[in-house]
Amino acid sequence: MSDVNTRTRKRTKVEPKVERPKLYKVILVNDDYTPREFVVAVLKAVFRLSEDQSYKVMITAHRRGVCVVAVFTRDVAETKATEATDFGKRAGFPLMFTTEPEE
Ligand code: TYC
Repeated sequence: MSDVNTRTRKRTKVEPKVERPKLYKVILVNDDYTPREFVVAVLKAVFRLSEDQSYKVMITAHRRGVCVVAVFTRDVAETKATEATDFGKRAGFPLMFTTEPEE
């Protein structure tokens, strides 16, 4: 009878509180220098998008300025955005990925 539940007279019902983690968008930003094929290759490698999906995301950012790549928990979004931006940096391109919390 050492368990707290068996010793306590009144017991308030315990509701398990599980909150959905806030999600973050990874956003691809257009620039004038990074080659289209390079952007597509990075999207495929880092975000595991197909050739088709990668092309659509790249061309949307190219035409509109930005495009949402995918949505993740905060850590994953930041890690992937940094990794993808570093790919460009190492190749000498100003390719940029940012993150932003979902509403
Ligand atoms: N605008 C680049 C070009 O014409 C291609 C590009 C697309 C670069 C999307 C970045 O996020 C980007 N070579």
